[in-house]
Amino acid sequence: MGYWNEQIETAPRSELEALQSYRLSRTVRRVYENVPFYKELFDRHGVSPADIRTVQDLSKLPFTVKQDLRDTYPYGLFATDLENVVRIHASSGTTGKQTVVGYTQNDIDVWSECAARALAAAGGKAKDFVHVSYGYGLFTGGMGLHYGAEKMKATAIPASVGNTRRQITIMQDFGSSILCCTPSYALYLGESIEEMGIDKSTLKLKAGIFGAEPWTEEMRREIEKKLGIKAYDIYGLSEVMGPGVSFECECQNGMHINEDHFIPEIIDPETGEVLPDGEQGELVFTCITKEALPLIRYRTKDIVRLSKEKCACGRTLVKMSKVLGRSDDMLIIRGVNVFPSQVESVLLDIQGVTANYLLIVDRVNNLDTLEIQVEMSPDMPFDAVRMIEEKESEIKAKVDSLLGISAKVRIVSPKTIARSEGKAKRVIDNRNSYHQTV
Ligand code: DLL
Repeated sequence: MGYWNEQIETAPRSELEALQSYRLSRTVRRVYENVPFYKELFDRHGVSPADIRTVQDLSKLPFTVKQDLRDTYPYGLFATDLENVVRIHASSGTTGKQTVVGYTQNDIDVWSECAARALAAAGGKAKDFVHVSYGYGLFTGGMGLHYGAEKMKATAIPASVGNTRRQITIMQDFGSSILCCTPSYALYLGESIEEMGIDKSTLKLKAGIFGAEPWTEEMRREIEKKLGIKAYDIYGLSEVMGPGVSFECECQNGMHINEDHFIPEIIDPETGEVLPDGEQGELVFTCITKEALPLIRYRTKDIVRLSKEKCACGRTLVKMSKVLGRSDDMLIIRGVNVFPSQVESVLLDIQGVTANYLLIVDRVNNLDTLEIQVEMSPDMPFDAVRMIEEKESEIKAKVDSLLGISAKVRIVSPKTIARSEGKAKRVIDNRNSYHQTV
């Protein structure tokens, strides 16, 4: 199906690598000269920009991690004057502090192009109505797909999240033809359409672009059946750009990485050693065109496999598998990234409860749910039902406002949560195959 940028998407590997090498060496020099963090980091590892001439030199460079963004919060890794930054987004961090990412106008243009490639690969054309039900705001999902739709001169419908009935009415009345949201919400929309007694064939929907959380092939089939569409995966992370770092083509068996902008590597998450093509490991990205925040060898913590095998769609861009798991404890609940330690820091701030807690994640009617169980302090009057209810509401409100996620909170009696002899077990994830497997 449609390429957005045929020349790049089908470029011979040698040409692509030459372009990557040129862009890589230029970026490495720029960050070394403009960002004290990188100068210090490269000096410490005994590597200089002159050592980086081709993509083969990439492994000489040190890695960067999310903690580096936190340590230099908010703008310490930006490689350009703040005057040139036209947009910022943010994503969650383990301490409750967000990590901030920035974009110059050129970065936004590149991002829009990457999102347009994803839309085109899903059959998107200028005549389409692109219904964007990812969140608009600091999260990159909404605006990322929105700008991609406008770039291809399609009509963007910024429906954003929530109010499912209204979303469905918008689909009916405005003629939405491509739906963009998390896969779990897509399924929920499908069920709601059935419940409302709407015949799906009266809708104009033909395709969906779903990502921001892991999903399975079974889920794809269910979404396709319920909504009567083709469902495509899209991957990205805010630190690297947002949605559109990679996207699925009509073959629906892996996501093509926009390699002219991001060089992927797979490493052993324990040793940091680069693994050969086809092996499963942690995905690492180097941004080679970003101006505001060009991260070098950024460890995503996502476990995937890469394949350079020829794709039947004609694209030569390397393909990554679905995300097979994470190498850290990050949970993705309704598309929101949640670290158990974030919940813990909320609980530690609340009088009357202890730090013994358990997060129970589940999927009910295809929507993720989070229940937080926390033990009350032994000195809290056990029969003070009203007081307990008030505390539960207080915790719920704090979690809601800090993490942007609605949780059920249950305060339980002291010593009822099982203690572990080793690492505390903080999470029970009942979403079976959908949950983090690593
Ligand atoms: O989730 C960007 C995005 C928005 C991607 C909309 C796709 C669609 P963050 O909030 O920074 O950015 O979260 C990034 O989400 O490291 C993965 O663990 C996970 N993730 C993103 N896309 C997928 C996907 C956005 N298609 C983190 N499948 C990443 C599985 C995904 N996991």
